[in-house]
Amino acid sequence: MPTQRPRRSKKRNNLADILRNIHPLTHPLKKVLKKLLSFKIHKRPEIAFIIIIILTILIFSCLYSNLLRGILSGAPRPSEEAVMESPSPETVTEEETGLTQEEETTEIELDIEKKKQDILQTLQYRAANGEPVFSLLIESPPQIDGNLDEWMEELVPAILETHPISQPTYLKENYTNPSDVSGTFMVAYDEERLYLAIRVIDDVFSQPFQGSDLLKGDSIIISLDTDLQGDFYERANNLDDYRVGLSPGDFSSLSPEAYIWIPQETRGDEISVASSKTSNGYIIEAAIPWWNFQNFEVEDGKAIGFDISINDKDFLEERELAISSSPSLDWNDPTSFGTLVLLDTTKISGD
Ligand SMILES: [Ca+2]
Ligand SMILES: [Ca+2]
Ligand SMILES: [Ca+2]
Ligand SMILES: [Ca+2]
Repeated sequence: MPTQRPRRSKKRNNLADILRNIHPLTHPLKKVLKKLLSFKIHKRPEIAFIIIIILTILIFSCLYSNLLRGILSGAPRPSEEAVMESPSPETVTEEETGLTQEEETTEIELDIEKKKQDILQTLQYRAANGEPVFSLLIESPPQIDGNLDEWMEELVPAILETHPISQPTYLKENYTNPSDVSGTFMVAYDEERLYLAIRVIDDVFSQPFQGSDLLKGDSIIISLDTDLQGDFYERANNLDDYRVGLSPGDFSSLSPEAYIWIPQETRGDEISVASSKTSNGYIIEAAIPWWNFQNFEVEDGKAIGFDISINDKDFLEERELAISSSPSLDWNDPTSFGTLVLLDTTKISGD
């Protein structure tokens, strides 16, 4: 036993030296440490554990109160400095533009609307043939499969509008009401193709025809004057005018197909067509390559003569009537077509 005493007293002396050198501000800590040293810790480990916890809390409290003083005195914490140096993108957007997300969306819509109006002022078009329809440039093409989900969500650079097909134009005396036949369409484009999504409401589906006869059954006819400004007053179809038929098929043995009558009769094999049956009619989705139209160049702000008509056959042997997007459509007169304008919403003036 006597051999242990000098070692213990030496240890205590060293600790006492350390305590003497501790800053006077930490005086209360000295007391705690002294108590600790006089206490037989090795016999009460649980007490030692509690003391260590208390000390840890005290040390962190000191550190935190220093941070708090710093904050109150206006000095930024290191993390705050980092945030100030590299603000988040949202902060930049809002700080730079002074606009919220919603306000920015409205701003974009207003810009698009202004661009539409600016384009219309430079164009010749016939307002009497219906409001011009804008076809928006899309980044990725829709899948031509008869399902229009992507038109509602993924295609949008801006919201794609839905336009009515509702004007009885051919054998209109047979027209009764919108549940007999009516429809809506959406249209979009890219450098390669014109894309169409058409929803038809039709009480009785009947399409036993194909090829050049497809227009005698339930089907769609697209009319285009691809050089509207060039022959604005030309009342007869010529080489820049097109009549394209789209058949949904019959949902059993006949497949969806396209056929071209004007300017030259030919099967529309380069046109992609898909259809699906709905509870009250059918859907047609189609992609028409621009290269079908001779000398046609895709251009932001370009206007073409345009109509979509729906042929309806219910109980008679052939189509009973047609309704159109243009109010007074005559397929043989391009000056009766409505107007379609190509619009690139990524190019807004002022950008
Ligand atoms: Ca689709
Ligand atoms: Ca019908
Ligand atoms: Ca023409
Ligand atoms: Ca029908």
